[in-house]
Amino acid sequence: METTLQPELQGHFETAQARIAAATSAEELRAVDRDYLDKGGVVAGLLAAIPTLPPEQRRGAGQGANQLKTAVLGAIDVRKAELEADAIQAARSGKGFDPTLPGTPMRRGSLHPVTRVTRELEDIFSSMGYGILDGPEVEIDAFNFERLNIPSDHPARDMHDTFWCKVDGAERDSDMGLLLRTHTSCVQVRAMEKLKPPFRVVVPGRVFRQESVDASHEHTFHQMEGLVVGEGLTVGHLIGTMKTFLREVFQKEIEVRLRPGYFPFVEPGFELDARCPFCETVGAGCKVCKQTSWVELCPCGMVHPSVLKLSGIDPEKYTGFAFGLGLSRLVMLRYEIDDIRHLMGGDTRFLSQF
Ligand code: FA5
Repeated sequence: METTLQPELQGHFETAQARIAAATSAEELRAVDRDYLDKGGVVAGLLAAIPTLPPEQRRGAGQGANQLKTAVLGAIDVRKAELEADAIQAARSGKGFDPTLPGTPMRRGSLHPVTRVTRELEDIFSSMGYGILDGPEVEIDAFNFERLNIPSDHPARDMHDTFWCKVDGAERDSDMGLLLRTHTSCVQVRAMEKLKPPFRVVVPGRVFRQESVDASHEHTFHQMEGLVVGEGLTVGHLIGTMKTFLREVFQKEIEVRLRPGYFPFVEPGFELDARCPFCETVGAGCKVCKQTSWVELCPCGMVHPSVLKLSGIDPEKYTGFAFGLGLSRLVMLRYEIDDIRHLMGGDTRFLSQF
């Protein structure tokens, strides 16, 4: 251990340090503590001698004694921690057990940032009168595609590079129509099957795509679907809802823009983008928005009449709007995470920050 001790105290410290390094028990360390730091110990002796020194030496002598005290205490603490770690190691490997030593410290867990934001959004949407729905991650082709106006020959299928499930007896994986859902929109169909209009629901969940992974694309990520069906709903209701929930999430106005977007199950369809908060801090070269200053956040639109009809809802009477929030991207914005791969990477150094 390095010290800045006055030269005349170095000898005391070296002697103490040799005893400390050789100590193999807490009792031996306590003995060093007693000999150096207790009443009648070396440090107390140095302090007691101060009044006998010439006045100009007293201050320095007091500082020296305190430095020696700190150095000996520090060395004792370090050795104590080493002995405790050795004992824990020995106990784990079954060699000996010292009941006087502290137990293995428990590490406190915390909620995953995706769980945190999901719960927060659920609270926001619940307060707006939405129900929370769930759906299976292994889905049938009919719900993931067909009933959303995406038949098997539709080019929109290329937008979702699908993980098909292997089913015994099928020639190709896709033949049995079982897949890992590529979006939460499939739960729109389940909702329309299950609920009678008017209704409003959100569906948080994990989705899967065969993506080339980069800072903003994962193969496994989270979305939150929203679906509202009722009489007289318009694009105005959709935009109002989007603005309200973003304000609630960020506790301030977030600049957004709507672009036309194509999704076979909505008409008209939009892409809602949020202003990238990273560019301000990162400057040029921002990886999240790829220097566009906008983050693609939430495609949305009015439910296509054919989709309502396929689920037995009269499109003459009812209209609806839907949105597919990129939940993982929202988590990144919320916690200023610059790489989506941290979210599912399972690195506890990252997760323990939340
Ligand atoms: C859809 O998945 C549509 N189901 C969304 C929708 C719902 C449209 C309702 C209209 C009405 P898209 O493929 O664009 O659309 O994905 C939606 C959002 O998920 C994207 O805006 C983006 O934020 C996020 N996302 C898409 N791919 C990835 C990925 N590989 N990694 C992380 N997030 C992704």
